Amino acid sequence: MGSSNAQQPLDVLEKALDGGITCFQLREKGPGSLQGQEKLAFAQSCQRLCKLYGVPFFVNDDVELAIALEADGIHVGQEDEEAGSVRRRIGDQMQLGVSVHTVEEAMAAQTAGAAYVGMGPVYPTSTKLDAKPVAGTNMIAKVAGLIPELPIVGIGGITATNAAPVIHAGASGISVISAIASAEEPRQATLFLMEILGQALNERNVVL
Ligand code: 3NM
Repeated sequence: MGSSNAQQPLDVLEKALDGGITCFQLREKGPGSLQGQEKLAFAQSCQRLCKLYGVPFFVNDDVELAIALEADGIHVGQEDEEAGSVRRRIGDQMQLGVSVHTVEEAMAAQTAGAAYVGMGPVYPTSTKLDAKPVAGTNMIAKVAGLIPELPIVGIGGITATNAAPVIHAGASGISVISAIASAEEPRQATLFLMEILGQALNERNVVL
């Protein structure tokens, strides 16, 4: 979760859940991030909240933590453990998400049984320091055209103002950090994002 918000991360999560997020991913990494027991305790608190709201709880990158918590899902990038190897460790109960940037990577993710692929950064972002160059929506459209059954989630710099083109390009959803975590009113921001998302999916005749 973004650290630029003065609000406590668990408060922000609760407001986002209240606002209607449909999935949560714990991405506790980078400078100053919690480690060991502290990370475990924080993850458990997030998971408890998600359970209360019936929202899937995903862990980013940390396969051990995802397995220990029996998380709903694990998300890995191309620099993390290879998706096929992650799949063998998690079995077929846990969902798998994979960040991809090319058609080939998307196909490999699909072979590993990915429930969705993340694609980005769609727009400039200052949240992920080692983000790849801005990709726009072209590759999303390409992957959506070639592998229509594989859900795509756009990520990177997405806000209520620029979310619609991501969906129109063929993404099934969006993933945001700062648009919610840095909002003054995370619940309102989430409600608004969900409304924009619903409209954009509707325009593509996809029903939420
Ligand atoms: N992954 P914000 S961009 C975590 O391109 C992450 O794979 C990206 O944060 C990718 O919504 C990104 O604040 C940061 O831009 C998303």
